[in-house]
Amino acid sequence: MIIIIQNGAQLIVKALSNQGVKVLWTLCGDNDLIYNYCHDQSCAETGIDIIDFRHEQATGHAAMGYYLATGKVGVCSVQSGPGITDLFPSIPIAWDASIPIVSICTSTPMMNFEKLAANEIDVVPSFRPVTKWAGYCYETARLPEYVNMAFRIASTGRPGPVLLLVPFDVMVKECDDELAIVQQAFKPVKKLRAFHGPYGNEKMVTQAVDLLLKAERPIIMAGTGTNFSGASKELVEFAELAQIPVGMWGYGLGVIHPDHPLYFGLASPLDGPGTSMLHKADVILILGARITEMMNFGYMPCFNDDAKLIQVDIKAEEIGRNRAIDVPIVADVKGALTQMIKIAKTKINSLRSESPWVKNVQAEVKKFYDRLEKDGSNDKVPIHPQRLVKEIGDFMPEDGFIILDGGDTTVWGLTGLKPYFPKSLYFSGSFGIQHLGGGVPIAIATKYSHPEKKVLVLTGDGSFLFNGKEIDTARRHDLPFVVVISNDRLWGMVARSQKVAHGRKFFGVGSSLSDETRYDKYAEAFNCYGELVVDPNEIRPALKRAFDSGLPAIIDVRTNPKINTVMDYMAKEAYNPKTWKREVKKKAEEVVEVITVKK
Ligand SMILES: Cc1ncc(C[n+]2csc(CCOP(=O)(O)OP(=O)(O)O)c2C)c(N)n1
Ligand SMILES: [Mg+2]
Repeated sequence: MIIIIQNGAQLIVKALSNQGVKVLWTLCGDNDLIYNYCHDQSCAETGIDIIDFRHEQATGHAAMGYYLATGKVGVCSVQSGPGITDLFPSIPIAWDASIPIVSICTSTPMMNFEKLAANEIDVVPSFRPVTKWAGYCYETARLPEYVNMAFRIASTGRPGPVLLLVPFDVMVKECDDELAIVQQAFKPVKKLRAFHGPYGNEKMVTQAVDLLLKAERPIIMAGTGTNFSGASKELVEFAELAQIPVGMWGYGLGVIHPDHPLYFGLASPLDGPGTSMLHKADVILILGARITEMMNFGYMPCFNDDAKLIQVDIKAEEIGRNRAIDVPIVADVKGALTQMIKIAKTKINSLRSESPWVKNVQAEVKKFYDRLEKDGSNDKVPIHPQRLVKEIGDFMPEDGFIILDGGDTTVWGLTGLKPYFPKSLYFSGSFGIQHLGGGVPIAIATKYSHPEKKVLVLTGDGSFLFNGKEIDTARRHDLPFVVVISNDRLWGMVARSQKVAHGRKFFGVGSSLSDETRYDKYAEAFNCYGELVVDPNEIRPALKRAFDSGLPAIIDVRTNPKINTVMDYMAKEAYNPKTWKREVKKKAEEVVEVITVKK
């Protein structure tokens, strides 16, 4: 009998390959032993690409971006101690956004634990609150089993990040891979974890359908779970059957085409049809979205206090958080929608016609896009941010990808850009934790996954420099995309909120950036393409030149620092002690009033 001896790193790569991993988002250190086997056919038959970054934080963002772009678990790897503490900033966003990522990192050798060994930092306690699992594998022969466990935990139920630490001695130790414990871990991946979520309770689903069909002003809020469960087709089918407008939330963007007559845009009171219509709905079907502060914890001006709520979520604990739910359904969104379609078909005898409510929604959607068109045609210098957004929207093809990053820049992009398909428009956060700086690494993973498509990052100037240096990574790995910086020379959302909340003289205190900074020249320093744009009519030609350059490119667009978004007005409320009292209705009226003033 041939006994093959393999070290821990080989077993890790073999297990990753068995899980279907094709790329490692990484920065080197004592994890480099893993790299050696990524192209070794005995470990990874088709090979695993190594995309190496300039800061560990970016590896986590890229792993997130890879999931968004492909639906496959992203894998990052960084070295022990400081490598992992540098990785940390990206992990809570994946946690908040329910994005499965597996981080396989090294640690001090076990035999040196607690001896002040080089790079010894006990990272597990700080990762535990923001991961589904974080811990060590102490035994070389069990590494494949632990890799499988990491994928199983990250990708099933409500997805999220996992941190697997491999002590250096466990990684270099050799073991006989004919051992049963090793062999058992290499079953086909379909047998190692579940790929389908559960259906909902039949009684609850029937109740939900009855409620929705009887409603006068129903709305569907299609959240992250709708997108991640791949339920776009079922969603549209059910919405058409029952004639219910569909609003989107979080990473639910793109689950319904913007030209569809039931398209509602963002299901948020931020701006758009949501501002005037969402709180008028009498029955709301929440699909895979958590009820967060961004929804005003489930009350006005998001949902009417008298509205009936149906919540579908894969995680039972989520249902009923912050607001009582009339019909709770624990299920995978795709599964629940499949059931709803079946039940609705038994109850609807003839095609339902468009209700006055649907017509009302359509009129509001049109009104909103007419307003955007008007703001977007503004010719003034400095450039109106809405003009920039409109130029991007008009330039990008429907099959392109846009990633948003920044404060007000993200708000402009979310309200003004149309998502044409699931995961075509996403951002560095999920309506929960809005972490600045993920844009460029997410774009790297997107371009890697869709090399033939146009990828664009629209970012604030402040946010860009968190990870802007990763254009070096994009250049080295020949992954060209265009970064458009809305350069208002400010940490704008903060600066403008300071003015709205506290008065003109506080505008930009501690939140100003330099007029002299030239991001186009920064691009050139990395051997990439750069342009400065001050004239709105130059945006479109600059975009064309940037994409045609075939290089990672930065367009530094000088935008007007004085234009507020609704978020700047809402920030005022955060300082208003009244809002901390339990006067939900009163607060709602104030917020609605602020939005009216803005218009
Ligand atoms: C990592 C991180 N640091 C700080 C903040 C707080 N913050 C929210 S918006 C914002 C300003 C962003 O400025 P910029 O990227 O230039 O976008 P703009 O608002 O100017 O469009 C800041 C600092 C945050 N959300 N995330
Ligand atoms: Mg800015």
